[in-house]
Amino acid sequence: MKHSEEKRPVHVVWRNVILMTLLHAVSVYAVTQLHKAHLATIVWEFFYYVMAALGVTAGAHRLWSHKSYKARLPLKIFLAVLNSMALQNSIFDWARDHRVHHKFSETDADPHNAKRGFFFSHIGWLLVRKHPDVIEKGKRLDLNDLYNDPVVMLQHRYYIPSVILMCFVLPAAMPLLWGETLSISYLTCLLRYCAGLNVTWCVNSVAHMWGNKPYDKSINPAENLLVVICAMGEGFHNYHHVFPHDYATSEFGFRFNLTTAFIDCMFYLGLAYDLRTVAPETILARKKRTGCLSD
Ligand code: ST9
Ligand code: ZN
Ligand code: ZN
Repeated sequence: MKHSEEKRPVHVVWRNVILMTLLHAVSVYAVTQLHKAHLATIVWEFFYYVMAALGVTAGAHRLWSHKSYKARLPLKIFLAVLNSMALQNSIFDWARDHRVHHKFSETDADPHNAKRGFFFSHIGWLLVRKHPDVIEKGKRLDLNDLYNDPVVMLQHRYYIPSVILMCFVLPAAMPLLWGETLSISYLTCLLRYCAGLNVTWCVNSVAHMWGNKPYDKSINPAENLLVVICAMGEGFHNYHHVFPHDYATSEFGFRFNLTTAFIDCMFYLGLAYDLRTVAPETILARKKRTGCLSD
């Protein structure tokens, strides 16, 4: 992978470096203490991981960034609450950065430009000030749908109290009910948060570097099965960058795609509607024209 021509000095945000280092150090320690945890605590944190992930995948990503389906108010509120469990910035900030990522992929205006290397696209972009192009080009995006969505704006406004409660207090308090110690409760909570972050970041790093490119061989995003599984269907990244408005993020429906299965369930319950897909003949034509098996 070619690194970009970026020669501008980076402005390190030491507060983030210290917090992320502490989080990762505590998470490594938490792994060594896992054998002391009740099985119920591990099951609970795993369940919480999946719920928080849906707040990002089905919520911030497929609903609010890409408008790939529509959701009724109760589902929107549910997804916004799940999103606060994940602490990945408010839905508004997440969706704005993600739209810039798609529109200016792998340029200086891409917040996690993978041409600046694995470390930058994985975590480094959260440890330094943004490239001015990200902010300048981001300000030109049409974000009216986000501004006009009361659920998005409410979550943005009360983001800090909502994440304190949903990401750190509730998940760590629940295991105390079945006799877990406070220290193990807290360690497993932080480990779950750290794992969720790293899996999400793998979409920006791993899935922008390694995998097949059946839909467009000229771009870096790739289909990566490991990321597909860990990120609940978000690793079909070559397909996703070619057809970002498909609610399923792949041509395989809900296969290997827990997020798509979740949206399908919401559709059958009447809570999700106007699910956007791509016609199979369009996909096939694109594969023949630009995919890795095209000539
Ligand atoms: C995290 C996010 O981890 C992860 C996102 C990953 C995305 C993945 C994509 C793949 C999709 C698939 C999903 C898979 C999910 C799987 C789940 C499995 C579990 N446009 O930001 P500032 C403005 S977060 C326009 O401070 P700095 C902004 O409004 C982790 N404008 O920039 C502000 O204006 P004003 C936890 C923009 O100072 C001004 O610019 N969170 C844009 O350079 C300054 O904004 C953290 O670690 C834009 N795009 O600081 C916090 N962006 O002043 C990290 C900004 O008027 N963030 N503006 O309000 C920070 O600390 C800082 O943002 C910074 C940059 C240090 C990184
Ligand atoms: Zn991408
Ligand atoms: Zn996307």
